[in-house]
Formats: sequence, C-alpha cells, structure tokens
Amino acid sequence: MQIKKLVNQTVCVTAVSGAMVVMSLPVQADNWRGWNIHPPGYPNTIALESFAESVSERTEGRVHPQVYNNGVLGSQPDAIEQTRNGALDFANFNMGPMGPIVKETNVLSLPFIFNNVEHMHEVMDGEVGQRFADALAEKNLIALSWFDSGARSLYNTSHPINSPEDVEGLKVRVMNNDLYVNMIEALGGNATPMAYGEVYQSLKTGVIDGAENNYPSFQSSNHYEVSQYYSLTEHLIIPECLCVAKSSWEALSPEDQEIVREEAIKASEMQRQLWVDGSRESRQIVLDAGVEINEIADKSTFQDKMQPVYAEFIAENPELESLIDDIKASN
Ligand code: GTR
Repeated sequence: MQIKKLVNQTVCVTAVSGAMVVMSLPVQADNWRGWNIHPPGYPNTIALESFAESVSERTEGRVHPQVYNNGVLGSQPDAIEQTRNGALDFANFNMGPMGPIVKETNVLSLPFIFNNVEHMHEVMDGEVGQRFADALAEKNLIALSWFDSGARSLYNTSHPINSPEDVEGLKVRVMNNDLYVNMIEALGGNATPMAYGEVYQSLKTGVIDGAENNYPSFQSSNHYEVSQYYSLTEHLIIPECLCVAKSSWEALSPEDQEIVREEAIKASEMQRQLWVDGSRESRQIVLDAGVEINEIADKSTFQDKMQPVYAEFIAENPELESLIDDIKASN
C-alpha cells in the first residue's frame, strides 16, 4: 500500500488559443516510508537521511522518502516482510536476518567468511555482490548499494573471552538466523535468537549473559552499560543493503530510478566513511565508561570450531558451495 501525497506543481500548459498559461495542477508524490533500526547520529542514520533529502530534492518531490529511526516501524524480520510486500518502501537491512528469506545471503553470515572489511567491500562491489542483489530481487527487494557493518565481536557480563572455552555455558543473544545458533553452539554456548530491541533489558536482568555486535551498535544500544567485557573475536563481517521494495521501485519512471540508484550509491559511500570515525568514537566511549576490551591473540581456535558449521551448511546447501569458494578465492 502506498501513501500518496498531493503536491501542487506549477506547470506550463498551452491553452486552446495557443497562448502559454501557467496553472497549478495537483501531482501525485510518493511518500516513501523507510525503516531504520538505528538512532539519530548513527552512521547509517545520517547516510539514510541524506539519501532521503537528496532524492526528494532531485525528483522535485515526486519521491519524498522519510526515515523512521530506532526500529519504530517493527523488528528487522517484520520490516523485511513489510518491505517485500510493499507496506514499507525502503530500508537498511543487515544480511543476517535476511538469511531465512533469501538463502543465498546466508553465505555472508558464515563466520570468518571475509578476511577483513576491505575483502567484504571488494566482493560486494563486484560481480559476486551482484549475485546477492539478484537473489534479493527474486524476493522483491531491490538492493541498490551496500553499507558497512564492521566486524561483530562477543561481549558478556562476566569475563573476557580469549578462547572458545570461555564461551562454554554462556547464554548469548543472536540475530534471527539458525546459522548463528549453530555458531554459538559450536563454541559451547547457548544461543538465544532475540530482537535487537530486547537485548538491553535481557542483559540487565540476566536473561542472557552476552551478545555480539560491532562497536557502533554495542555503544548506541547502550549494551555497554550492562555488559562489561568486549572481546575482539571479529567472527562476522556482514554487509547491509540499502533496499527498496520492488513495487515502489517499479512505480518509478526510469529517470527517477536512476536518481534513486545514484543517491543510494552516494549514501553508501558516505556511510562507509562515517563508519570509520563512528567506530573509533564508539570504542572510546565504551572504554571511557569502563568496558574491558581484549584482543584475541590466536583466532584460529575459534575458526577451527566453525568447521562443523560450514560442513552442515554445505551439506544442506550444496548449490551454494561455489559461492563460498568464489568469496574465499577473491582475496
Ligand atoms: C546491527 C545491525 C542491525 C541489527 C543489529 C542486531 O549491527 O546494523 O541491522 O542487525 O546489529 O544485532 O540485531
């Protein structure tokens, strides 16, 4: 369902007499509703708001996107469904909760699939990234550009994690995807899939012992206030999309599609730049608040534990093995 707005646009029409007259005619504008899980000031939020403003300006109000922050339009799995069926027009989605719907994207959720963020950018900006965009399009989501989401690390309320043994018995919140349940269980922990918005209270009340995320989310969600140990496992590097609902996309003229695509790419460039400083600032804020951050000298102990996760995934999705190989081979 689209919410339309009537705007007055001044147009020139040629009257019957042949003379040019200026009239004000109502023209339909699309008020695009955009889902964003993050608060104001977060790198993704700034980039999305800039996208919205530029699209509105360049289409002269024909497309008028508005960003709804803090996940007020629903949890991420709900918002994915709403964007797929056109109730929402655009969103910034992490590829983690996308896995249950677009199975190809699960490849991006395999632990340690990327060597570093640069590797992820190289893959997503190239031919392999286009394959993910094609898979998303089949499920009614048009991925116009890729945002950064850094590397996710484990944090918890009781001790620093240096080896997989330190995860044993911990109740760890994960995003909504069975792959992450397997990942935490392979480390000996108990995984609890849960919406992002419930994590703070669950950490505070001891429903869970820990979770995992990048620095900006660990800080902006205030999880650092109730979880003192942040351990640099960097086990997941997951890209995010700026996605538009297929129905909203197809309602645009080719010219407006071009504008929206260009602005989405500019927004991702802006987001990636903001991400670098934002991560540094968030790290400093949590350090100043007394969080203990530890590096992990040897991550291979964690990587080794992920072998059964890969084996099970490939056994269940043999057709995706070549995609894994292509990603691994590209760095
Ligand atoms: C953030 C990500 C969000 C959401 C969140 C979570 O890093 O940007 O889209 O997936 O993590 O843990 O649920």
